[in-house]
Amino acid sequence: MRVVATAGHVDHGKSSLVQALTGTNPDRFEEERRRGLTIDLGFAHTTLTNGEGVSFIDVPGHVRFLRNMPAGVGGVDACMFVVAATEGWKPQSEEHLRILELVGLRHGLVALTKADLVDDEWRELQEMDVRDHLAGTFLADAPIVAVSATTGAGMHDIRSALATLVATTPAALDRRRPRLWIDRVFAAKGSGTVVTGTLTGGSVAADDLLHAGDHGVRIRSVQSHGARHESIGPGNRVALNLVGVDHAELHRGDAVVSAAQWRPTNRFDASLTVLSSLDHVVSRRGAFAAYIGSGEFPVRLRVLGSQSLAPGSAGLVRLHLGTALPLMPGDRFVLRESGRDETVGGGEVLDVAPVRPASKAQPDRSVDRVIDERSWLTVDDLEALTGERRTPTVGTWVVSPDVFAATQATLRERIAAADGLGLDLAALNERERVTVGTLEGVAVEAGRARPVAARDPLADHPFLDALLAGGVAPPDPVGVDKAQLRELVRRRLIVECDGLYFHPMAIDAAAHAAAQLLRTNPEGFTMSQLREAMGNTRKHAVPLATELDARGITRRRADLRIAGPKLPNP
Ligand SMILES: Nc1nc2c(ncn2[C@@H]2O[C@H](COP(=O)(O)OP(=O)(O)OP(=O)(O)O)[C@@H](O)[C@H]2O)c(=O)[nH]1
Ligand SMILES: [Mg+2]
Repeated sequence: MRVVATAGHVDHGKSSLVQALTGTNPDRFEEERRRGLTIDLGFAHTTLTNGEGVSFIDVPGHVRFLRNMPAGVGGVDACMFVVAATEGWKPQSEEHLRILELVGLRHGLVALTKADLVDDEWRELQEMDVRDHLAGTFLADAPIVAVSATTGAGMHDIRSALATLVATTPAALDRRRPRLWIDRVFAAKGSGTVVTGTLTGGSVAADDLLHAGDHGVRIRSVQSHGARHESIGPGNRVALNLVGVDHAELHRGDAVVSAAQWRPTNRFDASLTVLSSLDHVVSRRGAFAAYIGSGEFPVRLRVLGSQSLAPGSAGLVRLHLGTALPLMPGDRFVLRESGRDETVGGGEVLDVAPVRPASKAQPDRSVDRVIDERSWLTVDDLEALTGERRTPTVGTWVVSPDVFAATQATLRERIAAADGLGLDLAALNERERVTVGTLEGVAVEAGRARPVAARDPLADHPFLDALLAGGVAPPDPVGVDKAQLRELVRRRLIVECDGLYFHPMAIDAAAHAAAQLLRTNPEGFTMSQLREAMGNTRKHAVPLATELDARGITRRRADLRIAGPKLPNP
């Protein structure tokens, strides 16, 4: 299924052509039919001879309803650009073409309508004139098909041109991040709120929990052109029946997205190309509206790096929105000046959550820039901000390479400077802790990191194993060589307290027991309480308590031990 928008001057036969192609009159409202004038977007669909479905979004051509036009062309794949052979190129032919370019459309065909009302010579003249106006635009090489909705002449040609267009227009991307810009909201009898729009970015399915505007909703059912679907992919016209929101609470321009995947933003940096037809510069002065997705949003504008942008030039801007929108880099927008009611230009969203102040911002589409400006961010946040999912640098983090190298270097220094016990991981923050695991030549054992190179042959001494097994009640060093014993202590592989020897893990265990006791006895604990908690005797409990005091883990006050400055969390 492809979505094709019409475009072109008022009365040039857009709606008539859509009706001739689909059998559906896209002018939905009584007033439109009575006046023979499209006011709001219209919708119709057909199946081409090659079996491919095409949805049309029919836009109004009258300049007074121009603001409804950008809402119709956001998110579509291709356009059917209409010029009446009778009148030829007109002002909204020009303005619509500019807007199609600004929203980034790259594919389309041209229908030279009302061919029945002109002779061949005139038609050929108009065709050449249209070709001249298209030069240098994305429609420069598009087919121009003469057609009459009234007599049916050329209808076969336009159908086959559509089939070619559809076949050569790339399918909508599936990034597994669905977004539906709402273009219609209504209350369906008996089934609550229904919204319609062109689905992009990913699939949606019944029972999905999403956000519509800022309301949490559940999809009750999914339809496309009257047929029910369990789920539906990007590039389709979709109607969603929503539970959890009243139809009066939603409007055209609201988006339906998964809240976990998007970070709606009030402020974004973008490129801006100013139309060369403008007769004044663009600066922060003026009342602007940005057309984004299917909506029109008042914006404040600040030109980055200079005061103003001249007609025909391109630059960078920061836009401030009144409401937060789920945007991503690459989204296109059209900028209009509300006061003068003129199209100023348009551009591409570059940064949906700028970090730097406007005076220093240099936005571009680079994902690496986003990472550098934030140093550390989770893969989920990165995807929400840029649409790109990266392999994490470490843990769930994507880290700027410089910052990561610096973090590693600092940790290496701290580990090298730590005593023989190694660097206590409990003293590190989460980012540092995951980074320790990436350091070559560093071993993490029992919650401590130390250089592998520091592992000396004595580390395999059997007495160490015996001490470890003994815990807080270790065996005496019977039969252990006195010199080796001194060396084990000197290298801090074992700890001597009051003539007894302990494995470093036993000190940790004693510290842990003390921390536990102080949680229930904040005023302090006695030696016998400690002994009971550790399950050993005075022989070992007393020297361990002395060692805890010496390390500042506990402090002695009369017969009690109270918390010291280095007490670990229990
Ligand atoms: N003779 C003839 N008349 C046509 C043809 N196409 C459209 N018309 C007439 O032209 C008038 C305008 O047609 P629409 O289809 O409403 O034009 P439109 O471009 O949709 O107009 P807006 O939506 O208001 O911009 C109507 O009276 C149509 O009957 C055609 O191929 N031949
Ligand atoms: Mg119309």
